[in-house]
Amino acid sequence: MTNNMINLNTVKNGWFSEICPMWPGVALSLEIMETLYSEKSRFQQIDLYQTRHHGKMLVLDGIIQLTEFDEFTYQEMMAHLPLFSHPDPKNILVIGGGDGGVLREIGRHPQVAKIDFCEIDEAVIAVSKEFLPSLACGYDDPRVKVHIGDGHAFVKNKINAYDVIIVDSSDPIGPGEALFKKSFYEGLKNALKPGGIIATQGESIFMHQDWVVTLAGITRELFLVQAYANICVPTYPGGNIGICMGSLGPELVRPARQISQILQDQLKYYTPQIHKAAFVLPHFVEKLLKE
Ligand code: SPD
Repeated sequence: MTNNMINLNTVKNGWFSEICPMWPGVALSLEIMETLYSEKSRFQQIDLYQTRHHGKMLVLDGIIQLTEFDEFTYQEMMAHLPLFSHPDPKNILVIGGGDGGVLREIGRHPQVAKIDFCEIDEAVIAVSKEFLPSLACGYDDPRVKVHIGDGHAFVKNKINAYDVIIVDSSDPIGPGEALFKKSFYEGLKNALKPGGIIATQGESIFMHQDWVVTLAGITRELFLVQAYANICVPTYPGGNIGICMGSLGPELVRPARQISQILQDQLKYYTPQIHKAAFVLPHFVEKLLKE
């Protein structure tokens, strides 16, 4: 699927509607107070809106990436599920997620020594730094090193380098497409240190079952341990999104370490209990993933 299939004329009568062939026949609409930014970068259309009830909203190629209202659910789980599954995460790689929200969450872990961050579209970083400071504060962490470029190419050159790799991709349309291929996952595996863990954006159990099955199949084939977590994100298609995880050793469905009270007090979604609960899937998904 290419990004010229997306309907980009998405604001009508003051309402933004997310219309996309990946979720045919349904669209989430949010009331818009103001368009704060609207430009085409080298890679995609970038829009930043002030919504009536959901704070600012970042939209890439017509698809909602985050709203200030509910972004914490996704960013916290993308970061803390893999980091708490690993007994001693020190070297981290994040691919995609130019808004900086996942970096912000990783930065809460004091034992992390180094965070490499690879994003294809520099313009998303610039827009986030200007309009989304509560997420882009992730870049202020001195452990973060930013690399602008293609994530697929970046991991190909890395062997035995990271304890945890997080892929905060957009959907498999446009620039995010390369991050849903088996060859990319092979690169992720080679880039991990022994006992390393990956966590990737795993689409929706309601809206994208083909992708969920494909991603779970790839990780099952390549990794020693595989698991799929489901989380609530009210402004994503279906109101939910998955995190597809693979591990070269540690189990994933229970935290390997205790959370400090200081860190727990900073979070709104992640707890050790929700870590375990996120991997308990509805029966139809259990069946899908067994097939
Ligand atoms: N359907 C939208 C999926 C977007 C996932 N990435 C969002 C980036 C937030 N850091």
